[in-house]
Amino acid sequence: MIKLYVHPLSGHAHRARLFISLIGLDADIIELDLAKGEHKTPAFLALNPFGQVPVLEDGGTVIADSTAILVYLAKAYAPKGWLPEDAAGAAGVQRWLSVASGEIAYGPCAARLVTVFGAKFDAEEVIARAHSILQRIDAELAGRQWIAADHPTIADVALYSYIARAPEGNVDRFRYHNVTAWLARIEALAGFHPFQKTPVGLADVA
Ligand SMILES: N[C@@H](CCC(=O)N[C@@H](CS)C(=O)NCC(=O)O)C(=O)O
Repeated sequence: MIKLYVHPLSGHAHRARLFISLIGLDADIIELDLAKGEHKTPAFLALNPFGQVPVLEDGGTVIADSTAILVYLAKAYAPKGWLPEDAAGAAGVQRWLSVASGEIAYGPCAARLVTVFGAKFDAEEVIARAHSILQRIDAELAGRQWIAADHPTIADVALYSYIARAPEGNVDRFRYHNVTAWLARIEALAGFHPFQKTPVGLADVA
């Protein structure tokens, strides 16, 4: 059976877990205790020398990195459409996978790391970065339902987790109405799997 190594409060791990659930794949979800350093053991470092979750193991195939896992699962197991095969369609999805690994990681993800895990980032700076990318995504979603196509793709899955839980990092995302509607569309998909909430940051008013 496929194994997915996660931490329940990791948005990177949640992306992979959410997609597994959306495509109805059977998987063994293995929670690592990051506080105890279970992601830095020799056995785990052999799977991912970066010592990070998520990691997917499918027989002899090991895939580290959340967006790489989404690509693998889309190609290996998902119904067509989650990762378009035509050149422009695939690039359109990659454009947003890059945002998930870039602006989202350094914005809303980093802001949440400050409040949930006590990371030593400049809160004001990372919150400002979060607003800047949320504004762009809100504008992008004006008049469209999904971020990269006229149907859901792995780009929507990759962006979801840290945007949904951005308030935990004191990022008021509620002013971005297109984003709010898009989050609700993802949450309404069959097989949706929620990202565990923590009590920190702004109250979840959505
Ligand atoms: N680019 C990686 C980032 C993964 C990542 O940052 N994972 C965090 C949890 S959210 C982690 O395992 N951090 C522990 C560490 O770096 O020591 C991905 O997309 O999967």
